[in-house]
Amino acid sequence: MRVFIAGIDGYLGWALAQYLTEAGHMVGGIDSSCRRVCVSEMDSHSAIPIGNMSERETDFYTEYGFPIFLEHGNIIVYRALERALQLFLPDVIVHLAEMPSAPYSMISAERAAFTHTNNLIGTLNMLFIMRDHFPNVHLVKLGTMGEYGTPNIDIPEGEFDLEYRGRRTRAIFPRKPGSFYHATKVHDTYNIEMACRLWGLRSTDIMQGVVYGTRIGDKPFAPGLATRFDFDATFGTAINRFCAQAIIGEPITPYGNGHQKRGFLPLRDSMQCLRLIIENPPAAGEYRTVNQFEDVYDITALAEKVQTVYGNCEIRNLVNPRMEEEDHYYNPDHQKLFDLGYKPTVDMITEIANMLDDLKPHKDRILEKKHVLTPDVRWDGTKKRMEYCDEK
Ligand code: USQ
Repeated sequence: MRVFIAGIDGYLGWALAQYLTEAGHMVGGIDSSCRRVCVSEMDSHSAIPIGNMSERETDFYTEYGFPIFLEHGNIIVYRALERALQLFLPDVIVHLAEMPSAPYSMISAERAAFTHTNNLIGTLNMLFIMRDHFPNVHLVKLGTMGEYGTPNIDIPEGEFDLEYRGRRTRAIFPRKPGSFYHATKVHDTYNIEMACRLWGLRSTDIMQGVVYGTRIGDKPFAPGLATRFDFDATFGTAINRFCAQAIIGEPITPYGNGHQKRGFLPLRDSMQCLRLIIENPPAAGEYRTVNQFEDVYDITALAEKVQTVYGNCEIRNLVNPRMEEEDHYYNPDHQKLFDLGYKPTVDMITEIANMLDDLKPHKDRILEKKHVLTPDVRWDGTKKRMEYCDEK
């Protein structure tokens, strides 16, 4: 298939470009460098060094022996996206081109507005261009498990049967996002569902959990082709940050009491799931939701896994900069991907060991940016570095 990846230069995008190429698909994409710009705005960088987009293009050619279609452009500019899609002529569009950080969206009104503008307009442009030029193409859109929040009941995969005053209907399960970033994904959900209903488009909206890891197979990426790895408090995510902290001898930091629960999956499984979704499209007019994660974990249990694998490191809880439940029920369904053939590939301990191996050579790059490990974006609007719980 011809797979167009919007957001091809990001953590998932660049990994997916290679995973799908190796699976025999023809891949191309567009990226505005949003992630690179936002991470450097936070005074951070990828722990694993990565080339710029043209270096990536060259290294891709060296590895695979044919060029990759890489467009530097912003999908919030309608003509830029339309032009790239018309040049590439995709069978499938994977839309990853959104600002992905909850803390970034909570910094200020300006950053929240940027997150909304970037995420919502990009998706709207995508939907209108598909309506007018590519009505049969399958849109694979990255949402988030964070759309649902942590309700005190089971979470279905997207829709559920609702009964009210004796009448029944099928409805989108209530959303309760916890940041302005997560809220953009909720708005996208309604826009995409409506576009499928009104215009007959087909889409898979992926409610993905937290992804961790440095690999898409058993071995590290080929030279020059590694995907980025963020560890700072704004763009780094839980297990990735814990590994980076362990490597430089900093305490691993569950927030608050550390008993928040989330769905997690390794990068290579995220790739496997995306491939299964791409190769098994929904029918015309169908809006399909999948919950994409391997299993649910407690944050402290994850910190302990990193501690077990690394050995000599401390776990020290930080005061939670976020407003989120720390003791809660959490039981989301995640059957649809297993029905499509998803087989979790590695156990978490093996994957954490791989990550630590891949990160160790770059210890100096993490040390250089040690100051960005501690969060200072608080959900209450104050901006002060968080203290450890035992210092309070
Ligand atoms: N957490 C810690 N310590 C840390 C970092 C995070 O305890 O050092 C906790 C957070 O408080 C939160 C949980 O770990 O309860 C997950 O936080 P995260 O930063 O790993 O992930 P999150 O902000 O939820 O966002 C990430 C991605 C986002 C994606 C989402 C999936 O950045 O793009 O949508 O994971 S989910 O979490 O399922 O909504």
